[in-house]
Amino acid sequence: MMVQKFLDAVESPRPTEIDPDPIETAEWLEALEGVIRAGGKARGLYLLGQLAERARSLGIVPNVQPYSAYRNSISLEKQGAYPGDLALEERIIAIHRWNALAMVVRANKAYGELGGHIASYASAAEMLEVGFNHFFRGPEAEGGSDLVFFQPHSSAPGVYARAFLEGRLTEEHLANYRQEVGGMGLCSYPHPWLMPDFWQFPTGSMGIGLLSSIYQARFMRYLEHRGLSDTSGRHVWGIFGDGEMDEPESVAGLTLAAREGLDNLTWVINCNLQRLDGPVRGNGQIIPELEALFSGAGWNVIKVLWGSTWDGLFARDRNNALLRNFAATVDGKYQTLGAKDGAYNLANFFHQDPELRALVAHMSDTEIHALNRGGHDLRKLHAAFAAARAHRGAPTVILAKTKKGYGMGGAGESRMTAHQTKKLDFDALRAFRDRFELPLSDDDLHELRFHHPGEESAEVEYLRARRTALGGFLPTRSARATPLTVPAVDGYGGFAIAADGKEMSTTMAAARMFGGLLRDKELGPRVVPIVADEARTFGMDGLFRQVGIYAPSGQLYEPEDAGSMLYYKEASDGQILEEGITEAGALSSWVAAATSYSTHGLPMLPIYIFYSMFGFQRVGDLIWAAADQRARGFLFGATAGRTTLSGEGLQHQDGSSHLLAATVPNCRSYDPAFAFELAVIMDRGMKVMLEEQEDVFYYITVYNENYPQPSIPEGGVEDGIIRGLYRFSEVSPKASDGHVRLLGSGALMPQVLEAARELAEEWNVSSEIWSATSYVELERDARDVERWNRLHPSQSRRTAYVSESLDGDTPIVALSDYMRACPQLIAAYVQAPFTALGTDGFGRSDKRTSLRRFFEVDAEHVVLAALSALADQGAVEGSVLTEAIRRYGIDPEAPAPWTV
Ligand SMILES: Cc1ncc(C[n+]2csc(CCOP(=O)(O)OP(=O)(O)O)c2C)c(N)n1
Repeated sequence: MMVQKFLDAVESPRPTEIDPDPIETAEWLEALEGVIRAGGKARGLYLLGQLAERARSLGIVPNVQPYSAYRNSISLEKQGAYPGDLALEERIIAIHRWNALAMVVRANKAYGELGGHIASYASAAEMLEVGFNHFFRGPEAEGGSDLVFFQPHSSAPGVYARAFLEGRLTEEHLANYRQEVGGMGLCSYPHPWLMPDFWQFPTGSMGIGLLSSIYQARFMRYLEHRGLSDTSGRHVWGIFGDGEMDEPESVAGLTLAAREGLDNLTWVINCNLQRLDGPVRGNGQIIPELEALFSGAGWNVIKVLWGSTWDGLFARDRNNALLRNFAATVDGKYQTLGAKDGAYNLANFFHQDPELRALVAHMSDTEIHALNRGGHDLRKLHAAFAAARAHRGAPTVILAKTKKGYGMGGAGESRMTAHQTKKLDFDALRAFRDRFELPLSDDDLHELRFHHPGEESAEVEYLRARRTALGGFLPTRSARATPLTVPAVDGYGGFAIAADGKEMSTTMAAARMFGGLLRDKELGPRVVPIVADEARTFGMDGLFRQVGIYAPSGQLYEPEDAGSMLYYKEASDGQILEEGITEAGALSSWVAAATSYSTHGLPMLPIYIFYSMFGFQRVGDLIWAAADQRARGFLFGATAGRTTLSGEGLQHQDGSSHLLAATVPNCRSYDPAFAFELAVIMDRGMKVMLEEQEDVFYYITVYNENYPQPSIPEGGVEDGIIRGLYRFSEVSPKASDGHVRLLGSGALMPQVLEAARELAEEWNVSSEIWSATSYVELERDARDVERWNRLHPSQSRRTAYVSESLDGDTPIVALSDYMRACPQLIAAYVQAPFTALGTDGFGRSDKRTSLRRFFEVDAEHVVLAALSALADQGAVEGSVLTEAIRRYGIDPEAPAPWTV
């Protein structure tokens, strides 16, 4: 690295400094060339290394910049010939530009509020087209398809425009851009949920596409190393934005990608120097900043800054005047220069330095204006893509300098407001047409007619032939995958089904079930256990030895615990993805595995287990994207509950994840109390996802409290467990003063059981005990029924499962280790008085008993709530409540837990 930095510094003297002794410099450079001629490249490098070392020890290179000069990484000599028909490709791009623009302008003219972007695609058109015509391999390609991540707003209009010429979308589709309701519409951004045959990867939320693409590339290697799929010929590409690079997710996986040598991954960062509001780095330079970031992380960096029209100038610029002035130009100024004409550029850039003035003395304003940026030059881009594809040992990033709104002229080119431009007046449209020599009449412009050059046209034939050669159209999403057979639950979950009072936590039960599933001959190899440095926390360290931790280079050291039975085993075919402390990374791995049925035609069963508080709350947007991508798999929120995870405190104790899970339409979430419930849910979940192939995923919370686990009750409770509620037992005193229904979930169920006993023995009240495994599922069913009844007034009424189960006016007390809003999800659907007890407020460190008293969710508070409800009904005397408060030492003046 040091040598490389030094080489870069040597190769490009500080461009801002003028060489005080050019003769001496020339001697040194000649000496170096002589050494390389005589002794070869290796000798040259060795000498430079020695020089770098010496320079460092002399203290003269304390601050070598980790970036190179502001010019293309690939020299003209190494550029190679362009393998396509340049003129034809330019014409095709011009048509895409027009159709993409017309689509957005039409939608906004007609409806005003539909949004859409023109300027971003205008800057990305060439890079997309080079990819489509020469690199992105389609589904029928030998060795399999590439995976392409498209930046949402900059790619979608262009990708639709292209699909129109490809014959995959019709004019009607384009006319319905951003009008999805009612069919034939096109979604704003890549959403597999909305266009399941088309888009593969959701990227609408900035940053997610970048992180996801790294973990997809990594997962392809995982499949390869584990002998499950030959992914060696496949590549992951991503087109992203320079502004987008500021998202933490964008940079979160950089070192992993380099560490694991993911040379099957290339990112193209569209450096148009602007984001939505203004410049990305107005007072600095984003390109060197990104170069430093990526090269520091170990990526191969290729810069494509200047187009072919600059080649001649660079060739004649012996003294690096261009580089010197580029280095001194901040991006805010580049933007202004980009927005102005040749005369302005001459006056404000070239004439600021006598050497530059001389360099361009022969050029007219028009020629200066035609000096293009590298990201709009097909030849430069192609050379960069080819070099990236050929690079071995590290992922590549191509930093392509472009202009936002390229070709939009006064209507948007490099303008501060370019991002938001959605309407163009007639003059701007005419200028656009003329600029790109589009065969459109004034009438076509007025009407914003989409342009199709005809099925037999050279453009369409060329573009289709290129796709045929590359293996078919992209993006294309497939859901074809052979179902996997789910093993009988008695095998991996038998211990839980017949637990017979044995004490254990649901986390322990889950870990044991995972072990059992991994041992299954057919399904076992498809299970992908994922942890973010918490396997030991959840008692899963036994799996380290059982199936090994995936490490592409194997284990290069003898583990400290080599002598132990359960030693820390890393292996190139290891099965566990031990991600380290990155929930975002772990979730992205989970997505890669959970969508493998589609991306690779190979269904997998990912099981990611994590601190429940660091799931939906921490990486909720990634989960939302996973849902969009139709992920199938298990998410296990462990150490669940706000009072069960004793000790850890405010940041760790989770009282909200079930509410957040409820917001994801295809996430089925469960809060089981007993190990047998967990077994039933897992069994059903696997059948739904792997056999029936429904696009749903499961979120299940498990707790770390040990308590006696009963066997599954007789009488078929499985259906109730899945629907979210079933009657677990009943406690009936001989002479009953009242009757209540107690609902419990998760690790608070023992509190409910204790309350029922206390109510019977001390207060002569009988209770039914119901296990509420999922308030969310109950509410969904009830919501469906309510809607159906409203819309079908003339038909006989339907009854929701929860209303039917909890019919009558027996008071209900529902206890949850989650916020009251969880049980309250069902309150509107029952007639009886409903009291929800939950854990609203900030958690804090203490033991379980103290926390449960503080949050008023212990057995005593359940008893009080039940008696209170009975008193309201007149079933017990009011004085009983005072007595209960006294007897249980409840402080009526204690502050509400959510206020402190
Ligand atoms: C997480 C998130 N925040 C904000 C947005 C809204 N947004 C869409 S595009 C954009 C600007 C993108 O800038 P850049 O990455 O530089 O791409 P450009 O449009 O300039 O090509 C913003 C802020 C979003 N889509 N996702």
